[in-house]
Amino acid sequence: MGRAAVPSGASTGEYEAVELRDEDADRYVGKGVTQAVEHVNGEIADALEGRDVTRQTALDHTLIALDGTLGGARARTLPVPLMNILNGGEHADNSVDMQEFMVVPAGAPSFREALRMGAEVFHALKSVLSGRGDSTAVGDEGGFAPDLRSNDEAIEVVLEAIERAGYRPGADAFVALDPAAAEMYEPAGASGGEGEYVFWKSDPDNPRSSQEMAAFWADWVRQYPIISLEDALDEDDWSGWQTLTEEVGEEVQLVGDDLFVTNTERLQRGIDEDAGNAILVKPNQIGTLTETLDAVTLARKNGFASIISHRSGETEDTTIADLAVAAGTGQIKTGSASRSDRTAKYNQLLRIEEQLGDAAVYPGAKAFS
Ligand code: 2PG
Ligand code: MG
Repeated sequence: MGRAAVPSGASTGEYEAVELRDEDADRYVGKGVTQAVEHVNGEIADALEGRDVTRQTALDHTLIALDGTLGGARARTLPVPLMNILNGGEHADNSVDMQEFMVVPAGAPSFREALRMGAEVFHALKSVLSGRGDSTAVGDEGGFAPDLRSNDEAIEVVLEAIERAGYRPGADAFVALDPAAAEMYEPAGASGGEGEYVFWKSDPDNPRSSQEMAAFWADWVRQYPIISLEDALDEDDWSGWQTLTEEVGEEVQLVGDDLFVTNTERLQRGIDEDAGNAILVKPNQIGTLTETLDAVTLARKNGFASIISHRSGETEDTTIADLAVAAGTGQIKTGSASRSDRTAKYNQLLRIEEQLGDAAVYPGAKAFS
């Protein structure tokens, strides 16, 4: 018997696999899934019942035909965790525009020591925030969600927390960001012009052009110990992505989440056009395990890193922890050191590391593009 649950996102990419909701306002405020359950119990069950459950690819191809195998016997690489300890954007009702400020304990010697470092930084951040009189309530992914004056202040408190926990920013622990820029982007209107980026919470009156936004990020990458930058530009702003990749692609990991949506066609475009150098991998963005692994394989063949990722609306399911080790991606993004939907994945990784014993490998900063 097997059991799994599927997460859901708030800042979803426009090109993701469709999530079928009932849209019946009288049930679960429109988010009910009775139709999806009917499909699973009807048409999908008819096609899959009696089939060999160990034949994952054949099963996934059947699913694809209706509307993708984990290797891993020798898998031993634990992922570096990108831990989202300060939440903003669509993931928190606060004044911070950028969605995720993550601590990345890449300087640790093992996964369990990395997790300890991340947890210590998380608690140090709590004391930094309460010392300033800021809220220590948490957002969707278990990171703190204080009202701060600016995005600069958000990264500064994270750096202060790393130091207060006794670690060196840029050596022991780094910062990763996911501003989820698609949520900030206002496309060109019918009358033409160019799309603009708006810091909708902190500075709505000063929109930035794509080139200005790329320059903003290049400046941050040079100013702060940022090891990974995700969705720094909109999912349709391919030329902005090219500019940023040309500018700082050698210095920092540039991750496409809403840009690539775990889709090999969109990833191939990024590879061909030098837009980004890494892909965020969310199984439910594309729909099947086989397509998910295809994205990791295509990335690897082309020197792009892969990060297995949770969703903001997570469940207690821990499949992505196993997937990160099985696919050997060397990186996982699965939230803060709080909320059991996030810590469940870290606990599973601790169990995997324990099971691997001396064979376990922690790649540290080598895992980053
Ligand atoms: C993201 C994710 C997960 P969501 O943007 O990377 O952190 O958010 O699940 O809301 O798309
Ligand atoms: Mg993202």
